[in-house]
Amino acid sequence: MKLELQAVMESVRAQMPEKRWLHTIGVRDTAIRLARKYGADPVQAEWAAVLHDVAKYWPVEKQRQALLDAGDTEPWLQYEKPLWHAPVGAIVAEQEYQVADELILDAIRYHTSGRPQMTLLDKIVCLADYIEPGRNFPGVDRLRELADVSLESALIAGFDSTIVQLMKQGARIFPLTVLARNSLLEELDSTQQDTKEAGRS
Ligand code: DGI
Ligand code: FE
Ligand code: FE
Repeated sequence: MKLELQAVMESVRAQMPEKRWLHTIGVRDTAIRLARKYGADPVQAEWAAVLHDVAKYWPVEKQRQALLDAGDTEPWLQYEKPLWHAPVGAIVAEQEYQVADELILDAIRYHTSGRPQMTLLDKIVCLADYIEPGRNFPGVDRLRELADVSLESALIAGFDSTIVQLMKQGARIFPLTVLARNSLLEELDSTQQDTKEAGRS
């Protein structure tokens, strides 16, 4: 039988410190708001948001094992551990919480890294994770303003800030993040091209 969201929320909450739960609620509220604004399904947004960080506090060895068991083809394990909780969250959502909707599972799986051709739901969950009310990093208010105008522009600015941060630390950049950013830039370019052409005719 499909689990009720309320039961899932209680179970997720029990697996994390209160601070992370408050973050999760912030992501949920923000994702629902963005879904309404941009025409995605608020119910899918809510499920993805509630589960997005479910594996964040799992011991890394358990995360590694879950990825190995699932046979995920992305090279997560060759990159830094803070990335792993995202695909592990998708595995947990499917296996422990009976989420079968691939849109929801993908939005969880790619919420940290992004990916090329992100779905509307991917974009909403990833951006909500950056701008939920509890977040406080340099530039977050600009991201919040951009989020009211363009999901793509806001996400590009979000990935820019992550990439700059990683570069300052001398850390590696996960390839999907670079591909996600390129793909969003291409989407913006083609929208601008369409607008120009519409203006000419
Ligand atoms: O789980 P949250 O804290 O809510 O946020 P998140 O899922 O965006 O995870 C952020 C962490 O992931 C942060 O420690 C930076 C790290 N990260 C994100 N993209 C990359 C990355 N680390 C590496 N090495 N490469 C990336 O491309
Ligand atoms: Fe996360
Ligand atoms: Fe998060």
